Amino acid sequence: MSRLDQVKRSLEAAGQAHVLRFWPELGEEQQEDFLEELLLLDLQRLREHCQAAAEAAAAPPCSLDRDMEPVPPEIIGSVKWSDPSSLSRWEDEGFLQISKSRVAVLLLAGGQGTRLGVPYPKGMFDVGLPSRKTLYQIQAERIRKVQQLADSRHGSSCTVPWYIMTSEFTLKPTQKFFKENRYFGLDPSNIILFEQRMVPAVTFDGKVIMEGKGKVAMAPDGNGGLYQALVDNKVLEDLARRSVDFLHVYCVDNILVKMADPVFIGFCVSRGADCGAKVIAKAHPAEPVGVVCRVRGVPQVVEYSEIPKETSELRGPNGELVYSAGNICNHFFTRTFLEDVAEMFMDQLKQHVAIKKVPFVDSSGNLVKPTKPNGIKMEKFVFDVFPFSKNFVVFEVVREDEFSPLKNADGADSDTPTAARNSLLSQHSRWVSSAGATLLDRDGTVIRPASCSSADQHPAECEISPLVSYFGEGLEQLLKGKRISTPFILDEKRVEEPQEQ
Ligand code: UD2
Repeated sequence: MSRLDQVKRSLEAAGQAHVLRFWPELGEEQQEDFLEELLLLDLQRLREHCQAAAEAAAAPPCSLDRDMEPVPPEIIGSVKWSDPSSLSRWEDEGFLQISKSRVAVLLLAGGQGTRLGVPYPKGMFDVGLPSRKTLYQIQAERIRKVQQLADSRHGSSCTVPWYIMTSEFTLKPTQKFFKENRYFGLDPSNIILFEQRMVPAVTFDGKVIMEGKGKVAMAPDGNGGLYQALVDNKVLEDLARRSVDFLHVYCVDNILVKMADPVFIGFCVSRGADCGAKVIAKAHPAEPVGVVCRVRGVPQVVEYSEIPKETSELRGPNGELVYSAGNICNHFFTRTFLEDVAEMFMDQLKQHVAIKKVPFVDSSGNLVKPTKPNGIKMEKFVFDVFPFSKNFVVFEVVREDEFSPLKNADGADSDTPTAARNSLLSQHSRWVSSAGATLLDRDGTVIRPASCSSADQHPAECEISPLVSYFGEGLEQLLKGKRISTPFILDEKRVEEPQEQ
């Protein structure tokens, strides 16, 4: 039987014969490309996938609120509330593990960035910092610095491998970007790009949506596609080969992300945790972050798109939000835990339904851009493995130091390029002030440290390269007592002679 006949038969068996409706109209090359694409589909499971999507979209939303409770205080560590000696103990532990090359970072970068609306991977975005660094460059430099800091503490020569999960949309441009930028000074053998799976979008009656006459509408299978992708791409074996025991997983768009954060890693390791989540106190009930909580006694995240409004608004006796532990897509896993997930729990991962407007070709072959939602995308979420954890911990960090995500284009109310840029510049201005230096504006007027809050609309143009300071450390010896005119960029080259007035 020819490859085409095989595909035809599988599509018919899955109730999806319409996929080949326009086959005779396609040119030879288009037919070849389309056939290749169809062969990559999991045709065995296509019927199941389409049915499940249609059923899930038709089912009434399942409300978890009666079974939800906040996480108990004994599993929470906090940058704000823990005593300085605990924080420094955790940091020491984290650096020790990093120095032994037992820590890797894993970037979730397979999303389509629809809300930001740029045609390239979000990590390549430049938010307009004085240095014009992209998110990828900032992240790469933080890895280089954290390695250096661990080495200087422990006399080691460590590696923090950087695993990057991409998708069909982001793999090639990311590869090209890294190559063109000479891997931002990292060793390319320690940057491991791999691809997650794609799944077809489906109509409400369970039919695969065609976005072209020879093209199925496909989308990445959600950031929880990570676990399948770790298996597909033999990433777990690679982690074992490198003797990496701890993985710090994070989201591409948080400009303040602390890569391989020694304090968080150290906290999780000291607690013997197999799984952990960083959280921030939610700013307001409708903030688009999941809440870390317990559902029927087990740890879980209830995503912002799934929590009932009334539950998100519940307040405690002092007016505080009951569900305030905001997920920032920043997680800790042991390798052993990930191996267990791959072996035992992969089939139990939940499927989440996203109802979207998916452009499609109609029965006459015309492209239609729907004005109402017409399609279902099924996604898995990275945090849906939390219920399988045997020892789950939560670590609360300070928003203005660690969380400023880039989600929307400028013009939106929040999470824009300008907001991300401002939060980084404000943070760096605070570091410079704490180091005992004085910032001056263009007219030579002193900028008061009090005005360096992350909400500052016009922060001083003060940017510190991650290669100089990972999280504000080491600046006192460089800047104490100095008066510094802005705009000011402190990079490796200027370390010897920071600009002074
Ligand atoms: C994510 C969290 C949310 C909150 C928020 C904070 C999930 C499911 N939700 O929501 O609780 O923490 O971030 O910013 O984690 N990605 C992939 N493959 C995919 C889809 C997404 O790698 O198929 C990546 C994406 O590139 C990004 C991360 O996952 O780095 C989060 O994706 P998002 O921006 O779509 O998630 P969001 O903001 O809805």
